[in-house]
Amino acid sequence: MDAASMGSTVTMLSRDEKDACCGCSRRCVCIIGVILVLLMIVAAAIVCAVVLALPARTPETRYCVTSDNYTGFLCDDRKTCLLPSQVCNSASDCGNGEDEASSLCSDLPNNLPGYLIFRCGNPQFWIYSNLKCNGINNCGDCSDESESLASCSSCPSNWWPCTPVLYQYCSCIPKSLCRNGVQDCVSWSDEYQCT
Ligand SMILES: [Ca+2]
Ligand SMILES: [Ca+2]
Ligand SMILES: [Ca+2]
Repeated sequence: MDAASMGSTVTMLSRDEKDACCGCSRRCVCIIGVILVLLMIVAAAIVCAVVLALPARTPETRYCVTSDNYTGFLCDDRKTCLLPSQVCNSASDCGNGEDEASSLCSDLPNNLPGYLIFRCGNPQFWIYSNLKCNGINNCGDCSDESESLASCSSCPSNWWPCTPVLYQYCSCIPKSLCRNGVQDCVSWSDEYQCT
């Protein structure tokens, strides 16, 4: 082999090596890229699994106000505000059932936040706070409808003020009982004056 052909061989080998090297680099880049994408997918899946597996964080306070303007119980989702009477009523109303947790309901009403309950005139009895000033005699002694204990200022809307005949009311009757042919007020005002 003369020097010229030797040089040609060296040049050809160098070109082959260069091609081989470039081909390998492209493959390497492709493989590394695929591995990176796979790693990112796995990492994203792990993050999603961890986030979904984490229990919802308990709100620092359960105090909230319902759409009807009652003081209520805030669920773990920090959006749902339950009426007090929906707590410990044996129905799961929060997404995780935290309104029925034994830590709240095992010793009623002592483990309930004070803003969810109303102590009646007889302290042995209690009602949920959304039941005071609703016109109905929930305590049995009308203390939940009184101005002195429950700070009830007037009859609920669509109620008629009078001394009711029926024990279930206190100082008002539902206007649906007006002029129905039945005496519901001691004074008969439900049949002769109610408008
Ligand atoms: Ca409930
Ligand atoms: Ca009541
Ligand atoms: Ca009547």
